Amino acid sequence: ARCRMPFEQRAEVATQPQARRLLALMAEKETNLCVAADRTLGRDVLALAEQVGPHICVLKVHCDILDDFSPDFVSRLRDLAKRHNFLIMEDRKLADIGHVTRLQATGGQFRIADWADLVTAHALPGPGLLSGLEGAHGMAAVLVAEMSSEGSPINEEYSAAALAMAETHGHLVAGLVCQSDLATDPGLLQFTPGVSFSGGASDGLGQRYREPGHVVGRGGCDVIIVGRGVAEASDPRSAAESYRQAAFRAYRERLKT
Ligand code: BMP
Repeated sequence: ARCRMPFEQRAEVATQPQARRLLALMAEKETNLCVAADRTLGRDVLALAEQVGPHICVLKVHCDILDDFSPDFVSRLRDLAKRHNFLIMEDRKLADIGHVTRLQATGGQFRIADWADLVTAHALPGPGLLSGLEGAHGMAAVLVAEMSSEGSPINEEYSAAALAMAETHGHLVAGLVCQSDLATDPGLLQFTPGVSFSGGASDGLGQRYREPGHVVGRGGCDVIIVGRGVAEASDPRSAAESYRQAAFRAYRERLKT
């Protein structure tokens, strides 16, 4: 049922504010593409965001891989997010006790909660981690329930526990990072990485790829996460447009099933 409900309808039933915002944006902008801007210089991330901005619903960053992270970088990124209407997800994969999670989310040199709309976290520490994010400037968590990488020790029981944690903390959790169709709540978004037009390929470091149409059509994925498929394309703008079209077409097809 969740898979056959249009994003605009899901935006209305979702209770988490960032999930509502994102679902509405996806319906309006007609995109369920998240680009992972895994570049190591701020200006290169900003250049990519400028190119792909019109085609994406979320830009995902790893602030700790930047050689030159600065408050100026985040203020420019926020300007681009506003201009092109996308959300910013910091893929920090928080995984500590609530107390340390709070310090990591609100302090340090990155001050993630000051600029990110969404932050990823592992379910591993349990719900205390989410309590640590309570009051973090409205930033929502996205829980990693499954990983795309080869040999991950995550099993079905762990994924079910991560889902349960998301469901019982609906006011703080906007969705899951997953590979299969776990959620039944239409208000939860499923983000799927390991997506490339060269499905079946690997990157020599454990990453496994599947095609956009496959993950959205049969995997229950709402938002595809594409990194190198866009960032390392000779023309990132048109690569983003191709991924957007493939993923959105698969979403529209799925509504009819
Ligand atoms: P790429 O498309 O270049 O393989 O990048 C995938 C992105 O998704 C990376 O930013 C990585 O951190 C993230 N990711 C992943 O690949 N697998 C997961 O299970 C979870 C992730 O966050």
